[in-house]
Amino acid sequence: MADLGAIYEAVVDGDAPAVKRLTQAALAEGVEPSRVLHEALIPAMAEVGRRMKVQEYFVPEVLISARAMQWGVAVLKPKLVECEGESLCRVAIGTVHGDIHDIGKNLVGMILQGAGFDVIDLGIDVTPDKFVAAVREKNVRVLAISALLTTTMLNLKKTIEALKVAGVRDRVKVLVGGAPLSQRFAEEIGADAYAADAADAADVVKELLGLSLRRGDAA
Ligand code: B1M
Repeated sequence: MADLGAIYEAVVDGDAPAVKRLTQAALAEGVEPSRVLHEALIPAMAEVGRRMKVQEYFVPEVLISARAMQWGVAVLKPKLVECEGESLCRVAIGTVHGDIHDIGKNLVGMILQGAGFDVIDLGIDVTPDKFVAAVREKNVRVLAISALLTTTMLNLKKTIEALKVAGVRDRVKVLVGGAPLSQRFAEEIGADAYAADAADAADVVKELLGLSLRRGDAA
């Protein structure tokens, strides 16, 4: 019997080899990859976050748990990105300037890839200039930008301003997401859309491009 509780515990304990082994066992037993993700890996990181907040865990423990989660995500990845059909459109994804959190960003990237998008990963701590360069040089139609800190979410606005200053704002749709963000914040900073989680992100990007296709401005 697949034990999602054991995967959860192994992430919280930072036991990467156990996370890998238990995730492989769960998939071999036919458990849906999205169940492992949403019922074990993501809740476990939420618990790690709670422990960080109450100072039971500090940065080293959090990093060890994050690594354990990533070993699980690596096992799921081939299943999550199984995709049919050709690439719909090119999306560049990155974590905003000043922010190094990348687990959520990587999940969003994988789900977008699985949904048929051509995803360019710009990494973490991505400066506004790098986002501008991606639009100019890589024919990117959507920028998907992640922010996990209340301090760095303000850099999303700076990124959008930089796109305007560079004269490329009209060429690209901007999707923002990450735990401290909201639909309202996205509207306030002039983003085109907000997505609450990875699955939502894929739907929102499709919607954004549907709109732009109707306007006849897509590649
Ligand atoms: Co950090 N950290 N961290 N941390 N960390 C948080 C975010 C925090 C909430 C923890 C806490 O206090 N409870 C807190 C932020 C508080 C705030 O701003 N309000 C915090 C802090 C304070 C910090 C430091 C400042 C700590 C310090 O140094 N004193 C520091 C900042 C470093 C920096 O970025 N400059 C820091 C560092 C780190 C580590 C390096 C140790 C590590 C990151 C490792 C890594 O990413 N490779 C880390 C971690 C792991 C966390 C927590 C525990 C987990 C984050 C995570 O990966 N969750 C986090 C607490 C928490 O979230 N409960 C915390 C799992 C992931 C799947 O969820 O990223 O939310 P998430 O992604 C979700 C959605 O948000 C959404 O989809 C995903 C799910 O499907 N989403 C998008 C995300 N991006 C999206 C983009 C989209 C759409 C949806 O479209 C573009």
